[in-house]
Amino acid sequence: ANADPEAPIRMRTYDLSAIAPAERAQLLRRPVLKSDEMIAKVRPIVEHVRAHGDAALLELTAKFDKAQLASPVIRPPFAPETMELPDDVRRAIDVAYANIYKFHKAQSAEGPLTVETMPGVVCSRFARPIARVGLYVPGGTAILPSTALMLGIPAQVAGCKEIVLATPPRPDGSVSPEVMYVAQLVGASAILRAGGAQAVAALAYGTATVPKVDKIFGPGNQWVTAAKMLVQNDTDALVAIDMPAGPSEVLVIADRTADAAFVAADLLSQAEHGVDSQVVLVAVDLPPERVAAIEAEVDRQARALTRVDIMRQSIPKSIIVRAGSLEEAIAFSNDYAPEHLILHLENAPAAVALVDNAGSVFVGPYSPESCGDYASGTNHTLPTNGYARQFSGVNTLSFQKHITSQEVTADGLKSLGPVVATLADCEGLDAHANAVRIRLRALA
Ligand code: HSO
Ligand code: ZN
Repeated sequence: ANADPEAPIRMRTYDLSAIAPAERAQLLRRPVLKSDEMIAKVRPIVEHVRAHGDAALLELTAKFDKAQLASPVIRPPFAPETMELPDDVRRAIDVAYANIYKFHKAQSAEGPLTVETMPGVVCSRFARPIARVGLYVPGGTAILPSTALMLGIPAQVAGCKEIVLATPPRPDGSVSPEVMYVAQLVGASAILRAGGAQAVAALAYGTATVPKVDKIFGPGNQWVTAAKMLVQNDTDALVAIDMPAGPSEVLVIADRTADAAFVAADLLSQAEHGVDSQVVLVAVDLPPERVAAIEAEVDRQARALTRVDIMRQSIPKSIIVRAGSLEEAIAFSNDYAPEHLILHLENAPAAVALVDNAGSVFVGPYSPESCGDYASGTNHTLPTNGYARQFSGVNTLSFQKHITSQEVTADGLKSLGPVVATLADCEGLDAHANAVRIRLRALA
């Protein structure tokens, strides 16, 4: 669109002390997702795959990915030549794997929870893996082995038995060696070479060769997102999804101590994801020349980056919000509920205590979002669109269910039974009351 190479690559600036509540509310909004329209568009694709299985999948993969496949699924052992990598890349993936594994393993170390609520009344809760999971790894312009790590590792740690990694194939039918290597590391039991709504449909309903899964994870374009929403609502599919997804976002809070070049680099690392990426800078009591220095860095750095054409579209949609105090800045951030929150503050660790809504927080000048995107250990599949108010990012627990259980002893029932019978009488459910009283009489 706006590709004038002379035009400055600039964000829009607002002053929180000068805007009306309605305008502030407008700044907190994301672009509207036309989910109804998209669901109508993906429905025929999903129905086609549901009705015709592998044949439909192969036909759609030939059409959209230009790949002619004999079968959509590859099973292990994966051929070594399909995952050959330069040593530095393999080592980098190994370090990322180790860190992400460590952090996600620690999340499941809680063990069963057991509480004696009354003498003889023992309640417990324990975790079990979701048996079959589908992990969607987007293809397209960028290959995303990092997403395969972020979804595959918690599935592996949780103990999921069937891990199906779905990704669109390249025109020659192959999957990138990076993604193949990660599939092998996380113990994928199948690779589905398909993308878009057709991959989601195959995972939700299964085909002759694609295992039906119980939960579908992962980011994707609007086709993938709409298909996930559609199958989630179909009781025949009986499938869950991780979370509603929208374009990726970052909100950076910066004060006078922030390094303008670091701040600009962080904003651009998000802006390069796509033309819809949401990038927000909240400037805490910054004099105009400091804001100008950050803007100049954004423009200067963007011009030197390969994805500058994407930034020419995402940066002008992005905003700088001037706040008078840290409290005002954090309040704005909590209302925005960003996917990623970066704190470039004199005392960034202290500010973390004030954060109520965010997918993941990056604390201090040496914690760029890139570290969390790839290799520090935290997950990069995070709630967007303001859903950080009520959703957590993908984590080990996302791949488990928690089952509760209870064991009541005879003495326990003598004390608890009358309480239950009274409440059952109250609700007029005498079969419930009877299930207790029949036992109390036997114990008398
Ligand atoms: N920032 C993206 C994740 C990602 N970055 C993958 C690089 N590769 C969404 O959180
Ligand atoms: Zn990223």
